[in-house]
Amino acid sequence: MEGRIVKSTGSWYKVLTDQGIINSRLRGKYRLKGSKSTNPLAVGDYVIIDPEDTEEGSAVIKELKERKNYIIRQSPKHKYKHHIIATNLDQAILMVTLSSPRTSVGFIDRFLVACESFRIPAILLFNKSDLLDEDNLELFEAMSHLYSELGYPCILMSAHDDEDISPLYAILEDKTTLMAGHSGVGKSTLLNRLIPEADQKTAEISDFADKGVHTTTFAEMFFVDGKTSIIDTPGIKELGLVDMDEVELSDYFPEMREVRQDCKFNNCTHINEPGCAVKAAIESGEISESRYFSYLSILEDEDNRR
Ligand SMILES: Nc1nc2c(ncn2[C@@H]2O[C@H](COP(=O)(O)OP(=O)(O)O)[C@@H](O)[C@H]2O)c(=O)[nH]1
Ligand SMILES: [Mg+2]
Ligand SMILES: [Zn+2]
Repeated sequence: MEGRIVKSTGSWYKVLTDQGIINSRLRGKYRLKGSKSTNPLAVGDYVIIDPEDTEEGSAVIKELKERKNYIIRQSPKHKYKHHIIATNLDQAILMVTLSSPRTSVGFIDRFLVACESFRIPAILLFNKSDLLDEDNLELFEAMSHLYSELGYPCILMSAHDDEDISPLYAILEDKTTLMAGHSGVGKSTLLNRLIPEADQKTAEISDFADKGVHTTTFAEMFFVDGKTSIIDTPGIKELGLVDMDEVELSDYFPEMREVRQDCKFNNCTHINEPGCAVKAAIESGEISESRYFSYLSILEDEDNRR
């Protein structure tokens, strides 16, 4: 029987099949050859399962189907390993806010670079539009201009407003969408509006329920309809990057990718090499300084990691 993993809690996986959700597990030690990941299977994976205990309705996972793509984060426990957050994604939505709290540009750029490295189209959802003053609105206009030119659609909305939410269905339709963003930006609020059965705790409730209790949270897939799903990633702060060398990083900035073949040296890192086309594009205003600043900051972090 074929199915898709919609939730994983370590050794058990909830697999959605034609016959509903079946609790499944891996038999024995299952390792992906040469894998550097701490988890062999993740939310979004298509698998073949074999019903095991018909009374309990459990099954054994026999086979993992080939993945279209995946996203990872660095394992908190093992420096050289990573954890697969989700797989087989059609797009990623990063929910950000310009006020209460303000999402940093550095964080946005890091997320976009990760999406580029995994070849996943990304959309920026600016939430809490109701809280924006004139300065914040100007900031939105500037950011929206910058990021949509780079190929990342920008949407301004309030998760409290049904009129803002209904256009989102068309964006999500028939796709698997990863939803990410800092805690407090409104992800659970939106998810509950889109899918009332999701029944996600929002800030006020979870603050109360989790008082003094450290809860680990896992990625989970929710369905808007049979073919439309959203993967919520509570507690996941940052995506990791694929293994790359420093020369590759500029490939994950679309505006740098476009000009970097004009650099004098083909291994140019665009820091202070002579004849650098990227630096020339920054000077002429073609490439934004804030994006270049993010580039340098990611480069430095990756250097330190190595
Ligand atoms: N003013 C305003 N508050 C919002 C909006 N969306 C969510 N919130 C509030 O922001 C807080 C955090 O929302 P929550 O959905 O828990 O954020 P999450 O951590 O990303 O899941 C809650 O108090 C929500 O009611 C919005 O569009 N406008
Ligand atoms: Mg939440
Ligand atoms: Zn260069």
